[in-house]
This record gives sequence, structure tokens and C-alpha cells, in this order.
Amino acid sequence: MSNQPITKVLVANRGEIALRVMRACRELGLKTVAVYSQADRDALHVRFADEDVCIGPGPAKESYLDFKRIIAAAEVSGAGAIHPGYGFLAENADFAEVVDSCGLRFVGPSPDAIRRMGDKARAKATMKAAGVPTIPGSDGVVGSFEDASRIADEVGYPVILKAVAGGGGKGMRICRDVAELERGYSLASSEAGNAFGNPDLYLEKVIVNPHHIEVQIMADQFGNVFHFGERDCSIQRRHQKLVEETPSPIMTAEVREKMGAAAIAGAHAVDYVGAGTVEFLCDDNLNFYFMEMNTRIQVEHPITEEAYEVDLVKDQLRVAMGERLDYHQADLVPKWAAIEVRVNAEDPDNDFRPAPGKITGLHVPGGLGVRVEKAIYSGYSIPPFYDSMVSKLIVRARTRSEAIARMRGALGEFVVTGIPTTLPFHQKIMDNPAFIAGTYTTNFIAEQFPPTGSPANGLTLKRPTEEAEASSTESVAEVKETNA
Ligand code: MV4
Repeated sequence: MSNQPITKVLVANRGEIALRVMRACRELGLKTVAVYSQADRDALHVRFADEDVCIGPGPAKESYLDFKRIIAAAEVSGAGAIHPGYGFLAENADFAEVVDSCGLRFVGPSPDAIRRMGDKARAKATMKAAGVPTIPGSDGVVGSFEDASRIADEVGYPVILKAVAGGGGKGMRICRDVAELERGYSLASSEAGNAFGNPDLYLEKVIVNPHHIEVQIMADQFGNVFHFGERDCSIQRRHQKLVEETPSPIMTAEVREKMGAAAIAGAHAVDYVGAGTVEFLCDDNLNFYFMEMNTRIQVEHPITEEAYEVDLVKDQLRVAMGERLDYHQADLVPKWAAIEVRVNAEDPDNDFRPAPGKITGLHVPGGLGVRVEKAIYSGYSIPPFYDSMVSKLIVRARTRSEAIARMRGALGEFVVTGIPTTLPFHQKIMDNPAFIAGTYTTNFIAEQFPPTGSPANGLTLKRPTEEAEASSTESVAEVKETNA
């Protein structure tokens, strides 16, 4: 890592997060460089930056994922640091290593920390050694079906096979008995080999009806690590988060401190630097178990910023510039209730099918406690190459019920025409009794909003495909529903 002071930051991303990072840069007096693909010529992040460099064609592999083009853009523009945002190269240890070796600063943890958390079985072993509760199961990779069967007998069925190279729900398989385990082991292993180039699996007991609770941390280069409480991200559909909130409606101050301490211990174990998120599965009795660590700033970071009155992206940049974090952990208490909904260019009435297109009209909500993160504008055409998230709507209020009321009002004001969005679906979630009660789990969407088969639309033909899919890697929600 070079010791030259940083004056210019290249943002290796697009969309709302690129804008979010550039705003933080500007507040810190840092110049910004945007990179963009040919499909993003009219994107807002290009106009927003002090300088911009076109790095290739629309497909991400030829632009936002291409190390060489991004490094070259940093070199021609004289940027001293690269902020990866989320997605794309944010958790690519090889990229972080190349950035370092080119004398540039990667805004994030070391390549070693990224690598140690990227291997999910290794991450779990690291956390366990650091005293963080983990889910009963194999110690590392299961070498054979016989191995898996023995461990499954020990911990009890149902069990779940997970790809060590997976994460975010990819490459998982639930097995309810030894027959399913035998079939599942070979299928999951070859699936993981095909999808990730690594067939290794580990095994865990299934936590039934879990809550997805994640802890935000921030660490500086001097070994100071702080946590900023939790986010409840249980409201997901096929491992895509739809709504996030903090504080979690099931959390207590005592358990928050325990989870925060566990997350901090895990961060110390890998000499973590920067923003990170430690994901836990939590049962109704608030027993919590480490699941994965995300070594990046996350989509849902704004709710933590709102609730804790902090600027996590500015902190990332400060830490990367070698500054010391001067928080006092005891002061880091949630001051607000905050909720985020993701506005996706998807048709909720058509299996959430991505629906890019031209935005013909746009009105964004505002007012007290309302924040909108977006990079769209009226007249903008959403390119088909990237994620379907086009905006995030974040509200904060003194209490959870006031935050829900504020979200309802803001959703009512939010108008996007020309494309379908998830906005009307979010209004239904805000009116849902289980959401209002705060008793929801990761099964919420499957239970409260089961897909409506429309025979008129030929869904009868699609049905077998969907079931085949459901019985492979995406079956966790369904299995738990049956168990519940
Ligand atoms: C589990 C689980 C139950 N038991 N592991 C899904 C994403 C990936 N990070 C891990 N996931 C799960 N792992 C055990 N031992 C249930 C899930 C899970 C889930 C977790 C968080 C949020 C939503 C979820 C939806 C389905 C399954």
C-alpha cells in the first residue's frame, strides 16, 4: 500500500451506490473519477463525477468486472484509490491484490481478509475459533457422502448442504433424511463445481424459521473495531432482500451487545479493516449463529446511517486514508427506527420479472425523515445488463410504527411511470399484519405472498419447471414451511 495522500478516488461502480460514494468523496474534499460502460453513457454517475472514463461495452465482464480496464482508468486519471461499492469487484480478493500491487489503495479490507471470508467453511472455522456461535455441523468441508451421513446423524435432520464457494443462498440444498442426503450430496457437489468452479460442500443442521439479522461493523487500521447494531433483513424473496429495518423488531439491547461483541471478535480474527457486515441466523429465542461475513458496504447501509446518525461511506474513505476512528462504542445506540425498501424495475404481478425500459415520468417523495437513493431520472432508459434495483427509499422516525406510517406516505408519493416497479408490492408489505406485528421470519414472503398461478397465462405449463427449480437449490423456504 502506498503512503501518498489520496486526493482522487475512482469509483468502480454505477447506479445509486456510485453517486453515494461520490457524495462522500466530495464532502471529504476528494476528486472523483467515474468509470462507465458504453451502455451507461447517459447514466447519472458519469455526469456527477469530476472526471469520467469509458471502460468498455455494456456487458459487465467487458467493463465493470474487467480488472485491467479499471486499473488503466485509475492510472490515466491519476486516482490514488478505488472504491468498489457493492457487487461487481467489491469482494474479489484478486482484484484487491492487483489494486495494491499497482500502488493504488483499495477502499476495503485486505485481500487476505476478503479471501478468508470468501471461503464459507473457512470463514465459519475462523469465527468458531474466535468464540462466535456457529451452527452445529461439519468442521469444514465434508469429504464424502459417508462423512456427511455420519455428521447428519450426530446433529439431526433436516440438514443443509452449502457450497464453500457459495453464499447469498447460491448452492444450498436441504436434506430431510439420509436418502435425500445421498442424492443431494452428489447433486449439490456437481452444481457447486459447475457454478463456482469448486465442488466442496459443508453441512449444517437446519435452523427452522430463522430471522436474518446482520451486524454492521467498521474497523480502522489501528485495530479499533466498532459495531453499529443490527439490520433485520428477513424479508427476502429468493435470496433477494426486499425490505430491511433497524432496530430489528425482535432484538433486545442485551442480545444486540452480545451479537455486536461477536461480530467485533470475528473482525479482529482476520485483522479486518473498513466496513463489514456479519450475518447471523437468529431463532425466536434470540439464539444467534454466524452465517457469513460480507466484506463490503452493503445496499442496506443507509438504515444504519439513519438510525445511528453516522456516515459509513465517509468512514470507509477515512479509514482507507489512514485515519483513526474515534467512536465510543457506548455512544453507538440506535437513535431512530429506520426502514428501507428496494425499488426494483420488476413486475411483482409477473413473478418479479425484470422489466428494464424507459422511465417516462418520475416523482420522488420527500419531507422529514425521508431519504431516496437513486441514479434514475425522467427520460432515462434502464440498460438491460445490470441489477434491476433502480432506487432505495429510506425513512426514519422515533418509533417503528411512526416509521411504517412514514413509509406508507412516502410510497404513496413515489411515482415511476414507463416501467413496472416493486413500489405497489411494498405498500402491501407495509399493510401486512405480520409485518406490522414485527413477528416475521425469512419465510414471510413465501407465507404471506405465495405466487399466484394464473392458468390463463399458461402457467400450468411452467409449473413443472418451477417445481424442479424449487426442489434443487432454492428449496429452503418451502421445506421450512412444510416443517413449520
Ligand atoms: C441456513 C438456513 C437454515 N439453516 N442455514 C440462505 C442464504 C445463505 N446465506 C444461507 N441461507 C440459509 N442458511 C441453516 N443451517 C436458512 C437459510 C435461508 C435464509 C437465510 C437468510 C435469509 C433468507 C433465507 C431464506 C431461505 C433460507
